[in-house]
Amino acid sequence: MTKQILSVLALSFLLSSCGGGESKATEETVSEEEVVVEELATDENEPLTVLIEANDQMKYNLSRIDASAGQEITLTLKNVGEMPKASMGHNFILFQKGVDVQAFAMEAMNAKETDYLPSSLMSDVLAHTSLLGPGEEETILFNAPDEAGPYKFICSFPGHFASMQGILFVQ
Ligand SMILES: [Cu+2]
Repeated sequence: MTKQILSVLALSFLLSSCGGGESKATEETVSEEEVVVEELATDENEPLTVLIEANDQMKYNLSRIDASAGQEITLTLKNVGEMPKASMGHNFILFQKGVDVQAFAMEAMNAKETDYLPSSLMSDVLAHTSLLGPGEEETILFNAPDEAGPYKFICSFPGHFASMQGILFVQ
């Protein structure tokens, strides 16, 4: 008895999926996809604007940025905290692919006089802001690398690297 009912249900499903309405829906879906692809292609040539906020809880408000190869990026880092710069300053440092960011963060702790940017390791850096105090913001312009892949970014203020990091995905 149960088996019979299932067979009928299966048959009616097959019939309905062969109906004219179904193929019309498929056509509509395809044309929507074409529009989306076109929009993405246009966006790749336009500059990308990114706003990152850094706070007193040692957090960025985003941990992922997506860009296309070579895309022009206008990035603003804003320190939305209230604590003094000397105890809660923030920066944004974007690295070349494959850099040991933990080693960089360790070296940065000894570079207070250069706002935690160790001069011996600056060849690891693709782009960076300066160290910002409460309420300060800075905008930097750079191009996404031409090579696809993940590129890490961190705040190099002592002790912040573990909770203030993210990835720029280039494709
Ligand atoms: Cu920080």
